[in-house]
Amino acid sequence: MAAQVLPAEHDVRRVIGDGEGTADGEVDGLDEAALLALYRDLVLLRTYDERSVVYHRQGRIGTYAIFWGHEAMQAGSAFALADEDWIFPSYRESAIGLLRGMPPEIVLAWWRGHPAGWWDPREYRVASIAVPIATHVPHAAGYAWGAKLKGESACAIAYFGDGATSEGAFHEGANFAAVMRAPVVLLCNNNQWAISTPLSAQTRAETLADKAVGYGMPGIRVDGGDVLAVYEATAEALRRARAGEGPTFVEALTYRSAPHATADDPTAYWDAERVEEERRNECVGRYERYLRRLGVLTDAVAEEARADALDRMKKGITAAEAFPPPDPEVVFSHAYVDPPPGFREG
Ligand SMILES: Cc1ncc(C[n+]2csc(CCOP(=O)(O)OP(=O)(O)O)c2C)c(N)n1
Ligand SMILES: [Mg+2]
Repeated sequence: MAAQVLPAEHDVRRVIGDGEGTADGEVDGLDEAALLALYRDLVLLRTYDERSVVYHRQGRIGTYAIFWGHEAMQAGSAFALADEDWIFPSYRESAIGLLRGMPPEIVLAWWRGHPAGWWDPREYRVASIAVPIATHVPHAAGYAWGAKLKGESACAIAYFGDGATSEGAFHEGANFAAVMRAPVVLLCNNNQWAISTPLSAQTRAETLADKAVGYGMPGIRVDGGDVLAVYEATAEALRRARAGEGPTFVEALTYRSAPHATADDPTAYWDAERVEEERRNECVGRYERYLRRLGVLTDAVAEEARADALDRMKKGITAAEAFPPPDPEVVFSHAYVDPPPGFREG
């Protein structure tokens, strides 16, 4: 029997109001402690990102993929996961392991090209960071299908961008997940750009969520700057997945308001006015104002969260720089069973 699938939603879900004409909503199941824990996650990611740009400029890490403005998509969705669920990040979510207790030095080591940055995925239920676009979507689908076959309740979430939806690996992963009813959430960060390629050059579909219909899975659209809306959409997708109803495609909308990475100059292509608007309405401040309207967040708690995140980063970069220089041999030992003879010379 064919799956019963509703057409993808074109309405963009929001929970957080603007403090003026648009009223705040609320989300089931999040008490004050949870709301504040989510705030700390956002602050940790924001601090990680801002410090990483500084460390890059100081020559302490290599090229870095900035995720400023993407924190709500990452923290909101990760907050909905159970501990047993597996995360499959792209380079844009490089620091998402921090939300699972991974020390910052591990991720900083990754950006330094140091082998200490390759953690054991089983330790944090976080797969290695995927740099090739969309290749981890089939991994996430396969993991989720495997968990289902073993009778486990674990789900997977794969993070990827708007550009990734044009890749063959995205198609294969999404189709496979739907056919196998794999318990996976496909979370698309639609930041409107694939480096300098705009969304309009990526697809003729009216929305990316529309693609879900073709795979026979629901598609949800959500404001990617609204951490509570992202949380709620992901929680709903996970409920479906755990109930045996298969994958969900979540399109989280934003507009990238930082360079693609430290090696990019976006002033050559982006819409400067739109960027200003996005920055004024950026996700951490938006949530902070929401919590203050609720009377949940005090200055003292906000300052403490920032100081704690900063302290973790300072210790993290010191620890990352203290890893002993790697043995050059590892480059070859992990690539070849029998190194070509030329590699032995010199
Ligand atoms: C298979 C593959 N092709 C090309 C690239 C080069 N590349 C790096 S980032 C990027 C843009 C990806 O854009 P999107 O999927 O929207 O993700 P975003 O960076 O915006 O989060 C491209 C094409 C790559 N890493 N992998
Ligand atoms: Mg993009």
